[in-house]
Amino acid sequence: MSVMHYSNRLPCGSRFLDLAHPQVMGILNVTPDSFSDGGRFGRRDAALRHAGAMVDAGASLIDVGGESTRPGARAVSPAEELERVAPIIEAIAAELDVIVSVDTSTPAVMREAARLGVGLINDVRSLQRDGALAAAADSGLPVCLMHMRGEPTTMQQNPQYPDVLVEVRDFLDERMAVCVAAGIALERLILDPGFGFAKTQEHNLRLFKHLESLHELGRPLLVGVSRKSMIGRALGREVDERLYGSLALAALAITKGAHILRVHDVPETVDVVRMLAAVEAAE
Ligand code: 8Y4
Repeated sequence: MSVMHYSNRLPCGSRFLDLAHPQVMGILNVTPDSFSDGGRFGRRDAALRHAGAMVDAGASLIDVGGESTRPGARAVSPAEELERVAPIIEAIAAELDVIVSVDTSTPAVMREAARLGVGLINDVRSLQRDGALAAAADSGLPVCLMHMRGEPTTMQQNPQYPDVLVEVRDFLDERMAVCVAAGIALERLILDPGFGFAKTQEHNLRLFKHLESLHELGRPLLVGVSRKSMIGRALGREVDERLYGSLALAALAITKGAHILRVHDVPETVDVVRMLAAVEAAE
């Protein structure tokens, strides 16, 4: 019997995401520190060019985010966040053949992004902000729920769990139930263990080793480890030296059944996906 309890074609607005094969989500940060040169339109064009390159390289999703989750990052008002992401979402939706994902926890941004044509809501706070459940429910879009405890600014201050696997599983299970109660069908949910969010190095490594256990929740899995500190810590590498570590984890995540990889380095990751598919296609 098949262990796949979900449809392998996830409706994402006007497009479908094929979950029968691993998919690559390219990261597009639109915080002021990224694409900073060239003023407003220069920034939009640079972001669109980068998104276009990721699509040409094989990304089927582009994750557009305007709020930095970096520890110590300044809080951003909904208006400011919208001002950052809306022009970029609009441009990508108009110009590129790709599913746009919006990385936001802000209900007003979810609503406007849905109007502008995004196909997926990616919320690192799993719709816990006031009004987020209703905004996501009304959008009709799929939602990625991610495990995190606390807020990005404080989450790394001594996170402790009796068992991180149980913690993540229970958290996601509860958020799934809350979503269903709010009118978001189970079939619209994607799950993510939230690597690097409120976790020690040991938590991250154990979670990765046992990634398969999250398939018990019965929904597709998204994994985001690209260039993260867990690679830096394991290898003793700075952020610009983490490509090979990221690719090793990409291959391992796919082997463990991950459906979507959220990455910075799209061409390199797509080669990993294709190489594994070539082996998989053999007799
Ligand atoms: C270097 C590279 C240092 C990356 C830090 C980072 C995830 C996510 C982020 C994730 C989902 C990040 C928005 C953090 N991570 N969304 N977002 N899953 N669904 N840090 O793992 O990339 S931002």
